[in-house]
Amino acid sequence: MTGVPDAPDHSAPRKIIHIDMDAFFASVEQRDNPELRGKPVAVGGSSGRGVVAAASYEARQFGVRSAMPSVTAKRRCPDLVFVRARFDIYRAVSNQIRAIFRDYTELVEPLSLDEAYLDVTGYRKLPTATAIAEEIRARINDATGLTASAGVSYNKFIAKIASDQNKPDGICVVTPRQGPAFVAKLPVRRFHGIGPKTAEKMKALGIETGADLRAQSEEFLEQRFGKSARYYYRASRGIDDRQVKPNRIRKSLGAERTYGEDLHDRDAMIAKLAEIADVVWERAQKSESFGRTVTLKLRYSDFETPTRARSREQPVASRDELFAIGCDLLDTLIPDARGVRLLGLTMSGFGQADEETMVKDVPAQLGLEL
Ligand code: DCP
Ligand code: CA
Ligand code: CA
Repeated sequence: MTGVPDAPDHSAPRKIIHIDMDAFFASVEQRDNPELRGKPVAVGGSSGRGVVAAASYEARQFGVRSAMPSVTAKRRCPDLVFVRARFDIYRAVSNQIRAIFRDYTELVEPLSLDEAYLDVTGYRKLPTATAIAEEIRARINDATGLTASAGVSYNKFIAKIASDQNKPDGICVVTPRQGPAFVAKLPVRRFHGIGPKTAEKMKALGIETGADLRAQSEEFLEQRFGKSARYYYRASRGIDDRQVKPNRIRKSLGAERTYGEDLHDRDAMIAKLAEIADVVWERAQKSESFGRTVTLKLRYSDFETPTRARSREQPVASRDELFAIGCDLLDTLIPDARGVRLLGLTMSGFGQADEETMVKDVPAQLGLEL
């Protein structure tokens, strides 16, 4: 009405949503194989040293949990069905849900394949963050056939705990007014960053809940917990000012190795290149960054250091493809009378060029409820 554009208002309450998929890997497997539905399913290796990556809700009733040795899981649940992880499929689902998130805000901070924080303070087409979260959950279900749970609150700390509160297929809204009481009731081990060890230490001090934590002075906490004290002090009061930070798109990702003795024959170089490809691919998987360009770097014994690059239409899809391109590029630089003292592989060319711009501050929306 006034025609004055909204300015970012950093004192206005924020609207933060945390979305987390339910029993993610296991649910994907049950979706894609109807025979697994309704059954206790573990994703992971069933062999001697395997561990459970994900357990279906049916399996959890038997006490099967993520990171549990598969042997233990089988003992707890003899009918447990093990299936292999299919990361390509999980990544594809992850991309689908992230695309949905970006329809609501640029301020999306993924924490892993199946979860993200969203700051939806500036979104105007729906009246509340709760309505946004419900719409997102419905769209995820339409697009993927899977369920997600949501936490809606005024900061990251509470939104993340809230998304766990009514799992699976649930939503939990914690308003600024409710925040302190919500935190007071929580066992401290539910606080992000308080692991079993710290929880034990707190228990020995008589601190079991958010309320117990809040009753301590900052000095007391500092003496016992050092640098974490300030976080505990603030979190126990429901305060957390951390911003939702969209992950910066990385420009390149690689690894290189220098060898104590110069390499002379091709087989030896190929073997070394295979090791480097393993490292680069593992890093790519960890950061979910798959580039379209592969660059090989090589240093001859006289320190001349040429590079050779090749780009494709699509991002490199596998470790073997990365390695194969590396080998092709190597063959453009050898044989050579000089020995080779360093080899390196780099991937670059991630995402679309227009994605690589920085996200601006989104204006705050005043006066609307969570
Ligand atoms: N994961 C893994 N190893 C772990 C924990 C998790 O490989 N130690 C994988 C498998 C999970 C996915 O990450 O499906 C997501 O992890 P979550 O902690 O979010 O657990 P889930 O989605 O399986 O279950 P929940 O419904 O409790 O979120
Ligand atoms: Ca999950
Ligand atoms: Ca998760």
